[in-house]
Amino acid sequence: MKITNARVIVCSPGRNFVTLKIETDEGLTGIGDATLNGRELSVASYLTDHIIPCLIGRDAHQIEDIWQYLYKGAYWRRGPVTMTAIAAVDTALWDLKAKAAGLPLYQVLGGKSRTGVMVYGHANGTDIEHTVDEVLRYADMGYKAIRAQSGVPGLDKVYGVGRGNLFYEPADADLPSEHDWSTEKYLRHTPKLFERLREKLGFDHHLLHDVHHRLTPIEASRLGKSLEEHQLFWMEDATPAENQESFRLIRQHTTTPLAVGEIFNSIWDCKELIENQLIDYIRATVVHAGGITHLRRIADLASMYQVRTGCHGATDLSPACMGAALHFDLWVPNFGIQEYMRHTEETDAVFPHAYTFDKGMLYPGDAPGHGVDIDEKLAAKYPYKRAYLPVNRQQHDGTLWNW
Ligand code: CS2
Ligand code: MG
Repeated sequence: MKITNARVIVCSPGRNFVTLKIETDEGLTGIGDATLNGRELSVASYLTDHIIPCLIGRDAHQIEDIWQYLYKGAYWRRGPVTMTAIAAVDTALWDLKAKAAGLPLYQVLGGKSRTGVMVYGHANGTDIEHTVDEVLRYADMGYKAIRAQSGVPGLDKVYGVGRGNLFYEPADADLPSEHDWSTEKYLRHTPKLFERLREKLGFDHHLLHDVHHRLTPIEASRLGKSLEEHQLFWMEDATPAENQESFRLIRQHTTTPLAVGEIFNSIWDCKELIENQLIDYIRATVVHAGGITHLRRIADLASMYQVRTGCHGATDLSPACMGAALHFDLWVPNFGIQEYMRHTEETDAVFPHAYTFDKGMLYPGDAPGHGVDIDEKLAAKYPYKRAYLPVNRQQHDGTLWNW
C-alpha cells in the first residue's frame, strides 16, 4: 500500500486543530492528530515542509521503519514539535493498517484487555461550593472518576477553572493572558476543597486534582500529605518534571498517588520516574509522545514497575487523538484511566467518530481503523485563529511562574 499523498488540515471549530491526512494507492486514507496547543503552525510546517516530501512513495505498512526514519533521520531528536509531527504520521499509518485489515485498531494491537475505558471528567467551579455542585453533577452524569479544580480565594484567574461547565479551553487569547499565583493561598485552600468534596460525595467516586506544575517538590509534598485522608486517585503534575529526581522528595513524604507526563514527548522524559517508581501513572499520550508506536514502548516500560497509563485527553487534543487513544487504552495491559474533556458540538461535527460514552466509560467502537475521520469541507469553514496558553506570575512580585 503506497503513500501517494499527505496533507495537513488546520482548522478551528471552536479551537485550533491540526490534522494529517495520508492517502494511498489503494484508495484508503488515514488521519492523525498533530495539534500542539499554542504552537500549532510549527507542527503544520514541520509536517508540510520537512516530513511529507519524505513519505511519498513509501509503503504505508512499514510503520516501524517510517517511525525510525523520521526519528533518527531528523538528527535533531525529540521535542514537542518533532514528536507531535511523528505522532501524526504514526497514528495515520496505524489507522491505515487497521483499515486495510478491516479491523478496529485495538484488534490489530492485540485485542481487548477490558470491557471498556474508564474515563474522568473535569468538574470546576469558581469556589468550593460551586465546585462541589459541579462534581455532583458529573457524578449524576455517570462518571466514576472526576477531576476537581476550583478558583482560589484572593486569586483572579487560575488553571482549570473554565468558562461554562462542560468545556475547558485554556488557550483563550490572541497573546498570552496573565494569571496570578500565590502558593500560600492555593495550599491553604485546596485541602478544604477535598474535605468538603468527600463530605458531600463520599468515597464511592475517584477524585483527581491537577496541580499543573505550580509547586516546588517540598510544597507538593506538603499538599500530598494534606490530601491523604481524602484518598485521591491521583495528584497530577505536582511539580515540573524536567528534574525527574525531584519526585523522590514528594514520594518520601506522601502516599497520595502521583501522575505526570502530559507534556512528555519521549520515553527519555520518564525513564527515571518509572524505573524508580517515583510515579503511579504516566500521562503521555498518542499525539505528543510519538504516536501509538512510541506510547506502547512507554507503557511496556511502565508495566515493569507497576506504573499504569493515564493518557492526557484535554479539549486541545483532537477527536483523532481521542479515538486512537481509546483503542490503545482498550488494549494496553497496564491501563489506569483516560482523561475525557468533551469537545464542542462544532468540533465533533468536523471529526465524526465511532467512540461513545456510557456510565463513566468510553468505548472506541468497532469501525475499521481508529474510527475517527475529518469532514474537510466543514473544517474549511473554520479558519485558524491564533491563540496562546496563559502565563502565570507570582501575585506578590510578578515573578514569571509555571502555569
Ligand atoms: C491539563 C490540560 O487536562 C489536563 O490535565 O493539564 O488541560 C492542559 O492545561 C492543556 O492540555 C494545555 O494545552
Ligand atoms: Mg494536566
